[in-house]
Amino acid sequence: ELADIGVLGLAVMGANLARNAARKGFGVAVYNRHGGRTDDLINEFGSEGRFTPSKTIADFVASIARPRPIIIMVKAGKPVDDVIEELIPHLDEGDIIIDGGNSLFTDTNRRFHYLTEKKLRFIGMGVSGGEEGALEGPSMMPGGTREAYARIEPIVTKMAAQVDGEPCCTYIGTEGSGHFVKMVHNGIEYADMQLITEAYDLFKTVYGLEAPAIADIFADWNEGELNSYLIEITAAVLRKVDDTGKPLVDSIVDEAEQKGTGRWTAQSALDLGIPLTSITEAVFARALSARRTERAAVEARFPHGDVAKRAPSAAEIDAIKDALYASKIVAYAQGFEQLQVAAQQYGWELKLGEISTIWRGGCIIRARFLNRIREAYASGTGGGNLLLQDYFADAVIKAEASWRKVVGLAVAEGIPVPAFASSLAYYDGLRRARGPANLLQGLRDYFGAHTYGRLDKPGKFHTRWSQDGSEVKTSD
Ligand code: NBP
Repeated sequence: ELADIGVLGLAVMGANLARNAARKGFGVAVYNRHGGRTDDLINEFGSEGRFTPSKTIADFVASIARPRPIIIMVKAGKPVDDVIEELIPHLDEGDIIIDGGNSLFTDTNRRFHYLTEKKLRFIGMGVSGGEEGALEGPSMMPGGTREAYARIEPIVTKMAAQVDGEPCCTYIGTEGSGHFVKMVHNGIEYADMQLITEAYDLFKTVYGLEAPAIADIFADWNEGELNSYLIEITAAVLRKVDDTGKPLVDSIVDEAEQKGTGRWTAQSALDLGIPLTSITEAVFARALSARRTERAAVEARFPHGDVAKRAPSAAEIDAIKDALYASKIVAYAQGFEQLQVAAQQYGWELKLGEISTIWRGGCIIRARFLNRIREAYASGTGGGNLLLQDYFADAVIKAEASWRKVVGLAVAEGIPVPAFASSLAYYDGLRRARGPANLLQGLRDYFGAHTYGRLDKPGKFHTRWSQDGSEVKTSD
């Protein structure tokens, strides 16, 4: 009997996706370049469902029902192109290669058009949820043609996490839009995590709380509007005690690593001209954290005065929660703006309400909050800045005073809160009908004759700064 789906690449993610499909009752063909991984999967988990292992690509392809859906789960970059080239000679018209890795969306665009020319179909599918999600039900963001998606829909919607009876998987759009949406998801994840670490830093460094006490605060926050996977696991990580009997977190090296999806999100924002400040600051904060030796040297040159540590009052704890919440709203507002601008720029029909729906479960940023975003984008014409939606506008207005106080406290104490502060600056910048860029335009005109517009009359103008100082109209 032919398999319903194939999975190629059986490292942790691929193996878990294959097991997920098998547990849901699908026949799963499996293949890995080094056969040892295939053997391990079958030996350990072969009894979980109907697996068809193969040791050659030819046998693997032949073991799948046509038109064949084949998920490839290999390292992003060149391995994906290599695997596609290896598969092509064995495939038939209409077969579907599904790239479930974290590929850069522009690579997915290229592969989509390349395979379409060869009369094959290609789906770039963002998969979020880590190892556990892949096994138990991830959030899946497939992009490609609607027809190709229709072929895999019955399988992937069963593999995905389910929230309130709805699968965390829906058709995203054409070309690399699925990987684009996954990229922005990861960027938002960067911002969420940076905001959490800034709150932690304030509790630890300004108020002198120990990890278990901070764990209690996050556990408490997880009961309210901040309820989310990342807040929940923050409490778990802070609570963990290692073999020495001390909090594990106090022994973990304070150097953040990154695999690139946050950086891609920021680069895309620069390309699209979007003020994606919260996510970008989160990427920079990781880069700064990675300079550990340099930080030690600079601290020696600019020693901190002692921070007078004292336990926070309930109101002070709430203020940090408000700052985190308002900053989080800004980070999401920016991320959703990036989706809207990309949709326009690249001709994709991204449905923001559906995207927030499939982020409610399975993925790393899953949160109660996303129900509100879903409502916001489902009700209206489907666009606009999230800050202008009533629910979020009210939340930010309520949090605003605390937000300012917390950023002020951090600045006064010399504790960096780049994501809190840049989110606040974005909010303050956006809610000013008249900002200071008038002067900037004046400077540009002075040194580069770049011209400026005037509030009191239409057209473009230039002042002859170094001549007689008179103004000329340069265009209507
Ligand atoms: P890795 O990213 O570590 O990749 C290892 C797999 O790629 C192995 O199966 C390896 O085969 C295969 N591979 C490589 Br490398 N080069 C190959 C080639 N030229 N031909 C054939 N196979 C090749 O695996 P992973 O951590 O399971 O992640 C897979 C994808 O999922 C990545 O894109 C990752 O970014 C993404 N992702 C990961 C997570 C996570 O939590 N880890 C979450 C979401 C998405 P071999 O065994 O023969 O060397």
